[in-house]
Amino acid sequence: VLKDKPKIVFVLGGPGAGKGTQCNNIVKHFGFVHLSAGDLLREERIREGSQYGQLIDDYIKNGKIVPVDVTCSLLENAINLNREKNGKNKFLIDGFPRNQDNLDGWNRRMEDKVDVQFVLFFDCTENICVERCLERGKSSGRSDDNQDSLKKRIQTYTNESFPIIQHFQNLNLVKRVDASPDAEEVFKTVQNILEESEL
Ligand code: UP5
Ligand code: MG
Repeated sequence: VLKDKPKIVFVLGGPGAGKGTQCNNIVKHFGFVHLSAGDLLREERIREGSQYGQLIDDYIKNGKIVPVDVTCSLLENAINLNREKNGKNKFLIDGFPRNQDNLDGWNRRMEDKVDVQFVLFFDCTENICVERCLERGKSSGRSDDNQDSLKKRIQTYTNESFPIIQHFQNLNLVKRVDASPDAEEVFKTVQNILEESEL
């Protein structure tokens, strides 16, 4: 049984900034478990017997943020499962918390149970974000990789998610990464940050 609290790195940034891509790279080199809140919600949406399928579907298509209890439960279960079954204790939480409701709900439920280390912030322009998502949309099958949903996702990011990044910035927890170069270049910055953190 693990005695230490799980170590958490939040991974934030606009839609398509490259959070998932870089998390996969980090997993390969630094032994973290990658928990994408969006991926967990998309799995829950199609899980047989889920009572949240319709709700999640509606929120994702409209770029709205799912109520925190749903997302936080999925994250907490995934953390516990990885600790108990695999002895894993370092987690990248990708795409969460992305509004005040997320942050408040997380703090209520998780603050005492985990150690949040820092926030990796993937920063690039709105245009790059949209371009990457539309390009991916040609083959991703994601219901929100289209012009209509993207407009809403960007709006939600600007109005609700970016202020959360600023909140962490005020706590001096943000490590900013320029997410505009190619993925290999971005990973060099990420690698430096992770090596320095000695996690
Ligand atoms: N790509 C990646 N890096 C590149 C680079 N450096 N140069 C060129 N191309 C690059 O990358 C996106 C695309 O760009 C890929 O094709 C990639 O190859 C290429 P990816 O790594 O997938 O970027 P990521 O930031 O992960 O983009 P994603 O679309 O996953 O971000 P979102 O934050 O929009 O999506 P997420 O899955 O987190 O959330 C989706 C929705 O779920 C939300 O809008 C919301 O409705 C809901 N949600 C909640 O309600 N609550 C949550 O807590 C989380 C999600
Ligand atoms: Mg992603």
